[in-house]
Amino acid sequence: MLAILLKTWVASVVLFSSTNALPSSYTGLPSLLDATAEELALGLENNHFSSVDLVNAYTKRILEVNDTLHVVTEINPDAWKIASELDEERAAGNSRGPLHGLPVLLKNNIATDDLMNNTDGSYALLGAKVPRDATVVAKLRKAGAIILGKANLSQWTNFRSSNSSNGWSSHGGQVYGAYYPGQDPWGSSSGSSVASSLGLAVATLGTETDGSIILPSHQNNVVGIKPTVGLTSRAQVIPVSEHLDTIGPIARTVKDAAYILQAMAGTDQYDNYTSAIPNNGTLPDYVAACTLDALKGKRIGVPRNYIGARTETTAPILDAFESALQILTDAGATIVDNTNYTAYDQFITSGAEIAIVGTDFKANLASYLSSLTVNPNNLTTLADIRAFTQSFPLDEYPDRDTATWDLVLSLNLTTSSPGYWAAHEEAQFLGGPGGILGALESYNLDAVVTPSYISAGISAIIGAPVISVPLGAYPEDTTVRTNPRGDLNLTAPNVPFGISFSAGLWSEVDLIGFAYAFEQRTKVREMVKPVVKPSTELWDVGRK
Ligand SMILES: *[C@@H]1O[C@H](CO)[C@@H](O)[C@H](O)[C@H]1NC(C)=O
Ligand SMILES: *[C@@H]1O[C@H](CO)[C@@H](O)[C@H](O)[C@H]1NC(C)=O
Ligand SMILES: *[C@@H]1O[C@H](CO)[C@@H](O)[C@H](O)[C@H]1NC(C)=O
Ligand SMILES: *[C@@H]1O[C@H](CO)[C@@H](O)[C@H](O)[C@H]1NC(C)=O
Ligand SMILES: *[C@@H]1O[C@H](CO)[C@@H](O)[C@H](O)[C@H]1NC(C)=O
Ligand SMILES: *[C@@H]1O[C@H](CO)[C@@H](O)[C@H](O)[C@H]1NC(C)=O
Ligand SMILES: *[C@@H]1O[C@H](CO)[C@@H](O)[C@H](O)[C@H]1NC(C)=O
Ligand SMILES: *[C@@H]1O[C@H](CO)[C@@H](O)[C@H](O)[C@H]1NC(C)=O
Ligand SMILES: *[C@@H]1O[C@H](CO)[C@@H](O)[C@H](O)[C@H]1NC(C)=O
Ligand SMILES: CC(=O)N[C@H]1CO[C@H](CO)[C@@H](O)[C@@H]1O
Repeated sequence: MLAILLKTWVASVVLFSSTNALPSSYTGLPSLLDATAEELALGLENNHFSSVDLVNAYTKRILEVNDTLHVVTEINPDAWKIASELDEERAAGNSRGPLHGLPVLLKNNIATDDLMNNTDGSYALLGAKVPRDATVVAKLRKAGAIILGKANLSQWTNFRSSNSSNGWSSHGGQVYGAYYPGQDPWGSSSGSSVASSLGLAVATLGTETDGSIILPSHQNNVVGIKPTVGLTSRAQVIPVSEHLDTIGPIARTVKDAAYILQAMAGTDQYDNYTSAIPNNGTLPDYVAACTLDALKGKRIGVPRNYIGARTETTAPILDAFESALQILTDAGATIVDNTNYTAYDQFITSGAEIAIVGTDFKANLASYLSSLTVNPNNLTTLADIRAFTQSFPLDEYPDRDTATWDLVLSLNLTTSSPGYWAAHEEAQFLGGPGGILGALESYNLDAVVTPSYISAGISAIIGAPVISVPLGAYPEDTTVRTNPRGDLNLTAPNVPFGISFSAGLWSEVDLIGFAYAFEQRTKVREMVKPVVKPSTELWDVGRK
């Protein structure tokens, strides 16, 4: 359906100029399924509605889909009080900036020092307390964002079991995508992606070790930015690996994601990886990077050997991808084909990533647990968490096994193990000279472009950024296929897919521009419609 639509429709597309002027059709009350941060900020500034109205509307929307999609695990009991304070600040003429009074949701591994729990989807951590907000949360609050609640996720960010399902956690239930009955939401930022897609907040935060922002964004018709490791602090976020983990925005538009990234990124005394941010920590202007001509004169590579084979399930995506290459060309870019990754064959069989992540997880998890000011079950090590999980009925062990933890514990690696630095060096080579960095340099590229289903891995092992933007959706005649566990519909008609731009470390400002220039020429998100969606709008909750 869309793969074909995209081809024919691009010729007639009308481009909107990016100004802050209200469109002539603006009634003051944008529909929340697609409302942008700028539209909501304008409505607040013009007193068409308040932040309390926004909190009322978004929480009603969350509860409307609670029983069907299990997207949000907790609503912040303080959200109304915070909204009301921010409304007063605004009325007194003090705006904190573009996010003032806008509600956001957090993935349930990003901690807050308030009444909400941070569980990674496990009862093991229910009731635990942290010494302070995660730094990304503190930065968002300072920018005026309202923390509305916690989004469900794949339990332990999908770093537990070989037989679980994307978006399932014992504490939050099974998240479903909204575009087909029983849709696999992908993960592990499942609830964050579905929530952004359905307009349950202005945007959400996700986390990624390898694919956890990009893949669910791709599968749920939203934009995901996976920042360079170190651009966003991981302090007080339940970790997998300090070498790969990063926190990023998931939003309905590239510009909304840019606004959130601008506010959450930056140096932090509690995460020394942030000291690597260039220019002594001064951030580029990610929002200003959103220009229609951002692709003009740029060289964009296509690493065909990384993209892989055409199969029945990849065919619709690859067709849409070929059309997208034409759109990039029309936008002024030069497409350089076959910018292959020279060490790709070694990459796909390499054990370097699990060696690094497995080493980090044991140490980084223990470090997070030791930071807790209240630890109700006294769990201090991975072995403790595993014992809890295996004996706690709602964790569905042994059906949902603990294979990942079993492996990590049996490897028994530390940073002083003989293979550790070798694995680190190997990863740097496979993603670097043998991977994306090598292709960027050899072909003098500004970025590479790939379907999003494949984009995460090569960038993950070197901590490099990726952005995914909606590209299309499966056509109506698609055969329904389930996930390996057999309890979710993974491929089905109307299930969305995305396209990704990737480049070297700290290249977010370029990638955001490329993604914006593509998004504005295609507006795919608006063409793919969810089959389940909440109906509450601002006009249903009253207005000032
Ligand atoms: C969400 O739905 C469940 C039932 O599936 C219900 O027990 C729970 O109270 C609901 N949550 C809220 C916040 O209403
Ligand atoms: C956090 O968990 C505790 C313990 O189950 C519960 O009493 C509390 O209501 C939860 N907080 C929120 C905001 O749901
Ligand atoms: C998957 O889709 C089929 C229809 O194709 C439907 O019968 C089934 O209930 C769906 N699965 C789930 C988990 O809802
Ligand atoms: C960063 O902090 C970690 C743990 O606090 C420490 O082990 C590491 O040496 C530090 N790295 C740098 C570059 O300061
Ligand atoms: C870098 O930033 C720090 C803190 O913001 C400041 O104290 C320092 O002077 C800056 N260094 C340079 C070289 O600008
Ligand atoms: C790049 O990879 C593709 C797909 O594997 C292959 O067909 C092509 O020949 C390769 N091109 C170069 C220049 O290596
Ligand atoms: C945790 O440890 C504390 C102090 O040793 C003890 O009082 C408490 O009963 C323990 N809680 C659990 C659930 O084991
Ligand atoms: C995986 O889960 C499925 C669905 O519950 C179950 O049928 C199967 O036995 C499980 N496999 C293993 C190896 O536990
Ligand atoms: C793990 O390795 C350490 C030494 O590095 C050793 O003391 C310990 O017994 C090992 N544990 C297991 C379960 O093999
Ligand atoms: C806030 C909320 O709706 N939480 C629900 C999430 O899903 C689980 C499992 O279905 C429910 O028990 C929670 O009440």
